[in-house]
Amino acid sequence: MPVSIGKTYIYITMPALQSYGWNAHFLRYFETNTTRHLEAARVLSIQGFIHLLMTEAGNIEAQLSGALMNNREPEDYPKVGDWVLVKRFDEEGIIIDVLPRVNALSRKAPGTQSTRQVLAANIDAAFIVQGLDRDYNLMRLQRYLQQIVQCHIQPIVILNKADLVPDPETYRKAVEDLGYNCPVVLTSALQPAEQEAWASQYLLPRHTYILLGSSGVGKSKLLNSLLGYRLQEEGATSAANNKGKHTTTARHLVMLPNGSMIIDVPGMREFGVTGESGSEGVFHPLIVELAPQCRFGDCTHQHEPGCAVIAAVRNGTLPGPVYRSYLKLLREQYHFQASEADKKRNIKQLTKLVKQVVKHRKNNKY
Ligand SMILES: Nc1nc2c(ncn2[C@@H]2O[C@H](COP(=O)(O)OP(=O)(O)OP(=O)(O)O)[C@@H](O)[C@H]2O)c(=O)[nH]1
Ligand SMILES: [Mg+2]
Ligand SMILES: [Zn+2]
Repeated sequence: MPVSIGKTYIYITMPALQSYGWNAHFLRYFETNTTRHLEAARVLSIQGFIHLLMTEAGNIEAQLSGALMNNREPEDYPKVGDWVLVKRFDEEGIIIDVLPRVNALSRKAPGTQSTRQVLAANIDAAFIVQGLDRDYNLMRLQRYLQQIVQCHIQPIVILNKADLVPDPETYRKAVEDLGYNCPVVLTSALQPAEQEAWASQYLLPRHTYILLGSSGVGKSKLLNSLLGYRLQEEGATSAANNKGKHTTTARHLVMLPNGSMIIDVPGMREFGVTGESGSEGVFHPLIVELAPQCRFGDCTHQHEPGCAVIAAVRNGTLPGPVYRSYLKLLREQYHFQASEADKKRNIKQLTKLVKQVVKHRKNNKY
């Protein structure tokens, strides 16, 4: 609870927030703001302008301050999982600032050339859920893996609907053979008892997880099964095509009985790579290991002589499908970054032009 000394609030302990993942990283930034009478809170869900927040004293609803909206790019607005500073008026609040993120899960926004969309923030691990019916797709899986790792988040693959195929283990083996060294869980959300095994291994108290995947793969069913009750609506998959039709419509962060938190996300048709800054191009454990042996330090492993990665594809140590998806993702990432750079250049030129017009108008007094 906050203790007031004069006009300064000192937060000795904040047990409720700590159970939501509050830690020294956020405290460090928060302490510089204690004189502003602001409270720390975590964003649990966003519906239009309304942000549902968890504060030390319970849930409140809050809106963004005008300054925050005007001075930030939309990708820096608070997202589910963010820690924010809020000015409280009884049961409502105004969000004044967003505390620096530990990480942010982003993707290329669907259908556009170069817009980055932040899906959620401060995530410990992301579950990539694929259904073993029609949804299973190794290229798409690798696109998720790349982007998640580049956002500095641990990926875990969940192959769901194991009850719908005759030999589910072959699917798990195919994923493991890609060599990404990430856990692969094979399950059926229809069997709640099965969820306990992987949940006790991967879901830790005070840690935040996110469920990603196409619509209808069973994300909400898995979450409800972990919760032991029906919180999220589950869709009816149409028998004709086994595809879901967007049952979950907003992102929500919920606390599980063991104290871990999961964000359920509406199904995504596209999950494009962006190549986050500070990340090392496209990633695969074997490529990372081989790269130092390439003749050129900046080898892109596409055509260069003396490339250890190309040699590994030739001698069969690096699977061909992994290399082909590497090339595909590298190009996708390059296109995103080139078009993002173009956009920035255009904005810069536009700003310069506007300034010139303003100056011209001032000089000519019209
Ligand atoms: N046979 C089978 N059906 C499943 C399994 N998991 C989920 N389903 C069914 O698949 C349908 C879609 O499940 P949801 O949990 O709503 O899927 P979702 O991923 O949350 O979908 P969106 O919210 O649209 O993104 C529901 O009818 C579930 O009952 C499973 O393991 N086996
Ligand atoms: Mg859902
Ligand atoms: Zn190379």
